[in-house]
Amino acid sequence: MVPAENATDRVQHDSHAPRLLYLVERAGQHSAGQRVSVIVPTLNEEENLPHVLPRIPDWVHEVIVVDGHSVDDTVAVARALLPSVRIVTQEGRGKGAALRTAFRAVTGDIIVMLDADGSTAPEEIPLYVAALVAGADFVKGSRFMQGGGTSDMTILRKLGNGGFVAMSRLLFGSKYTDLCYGYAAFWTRNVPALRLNGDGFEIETMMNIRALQARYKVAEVPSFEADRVHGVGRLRTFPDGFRVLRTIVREFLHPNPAWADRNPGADRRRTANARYRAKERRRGRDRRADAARAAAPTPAQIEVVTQPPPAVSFKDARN
Ligand SMILES: Nc1nc2c(ncn2[C@@H]2O[C@H](COP(=O)(O)OP(=O)(O)OP(=O)(O)O)[C@@H](O)[C@H]2O)c(=O)[nH]1
Ligand SMILES: [Mg+2]
Repeated sequence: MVPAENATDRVQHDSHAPRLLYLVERAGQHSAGQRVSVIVPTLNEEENLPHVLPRIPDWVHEVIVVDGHSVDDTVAVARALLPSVRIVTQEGRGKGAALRTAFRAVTGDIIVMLDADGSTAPEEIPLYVAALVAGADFVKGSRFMQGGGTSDMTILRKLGNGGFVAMSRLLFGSKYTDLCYGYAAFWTRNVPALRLNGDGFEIETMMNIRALQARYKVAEVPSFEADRVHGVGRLRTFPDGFRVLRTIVREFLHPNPAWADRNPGADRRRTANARYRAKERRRGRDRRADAARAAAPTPAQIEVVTQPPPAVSFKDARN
């Protein structure tokens, strides 16, 4: 790992992190005694790890590389770059499955997750940790708030992400400015309550929405996402975009029942519905009652039905 002063210099010169970040690092109050575990998911990232692991501040408690059965030398490179690194082999397939494996292996109080392809700057870690220590339950990076940015997203991905952000605002009342981004930090003790079950890239969306549902104090911090240094990304815009969309819809239709009481949106919806039904009942306009009334025969119809048939004379029948 690099000495803290060098890391600080890089913050000023190489990354787009704001001046606040520099001040946080200089202050030396990185984690207020909390142990920080950094999780880095890797899938064939041997060429990119040298751009990531050495930049992680040396005051972190542990660095966990959770590997998705890479076929290159990712694991050996990680060990060479950072002898203290903990290597965990993921269960299942996909980034979501990898992160969930790593969450179980964590021994620190705070988890920071970032990517291994060089697009997320480890120099921003203090900013995430500072927000947690200052009182947030969950901290997510945002590329679209003042001070953040990206050079890694195509127009199509920006549009997709923007649409998903809008959905999170409409459906869950969030004030998010970003949704599908892999840089986040949270308290280890809060992870079980999120009951994460996503396997792929939808995991970030799931975490961000469930943090809202759990009524966590969520803070966004500005973050800059650079281009991946080497190789091509694993994310496929349409299939993975569809997984994100499905996750949003599912979270809306089937929120965790344990959170129903803690979800003001659900409360409001439930109360508004109950009030509407009560009003309808009071005014005798309950739709089911109206329908039953409409289907019942009127007194006039009953009279017609019960009238005796007209008498037919023998002469008429013969004609
Ligand atoms: N362990 C593990 N890591 C993965 C898996 N898929 C992706 N990753 C890692 O997750 C991080 C983000 O994946 P990327 O492929 O860069 O996805 P992305 O940043 O959305 O896509 P690009 O912008 O194209 O780079 C990288 O560090 C990958 O190595 C996986 O199945 N298992
Ligand atoms: Mg990437």
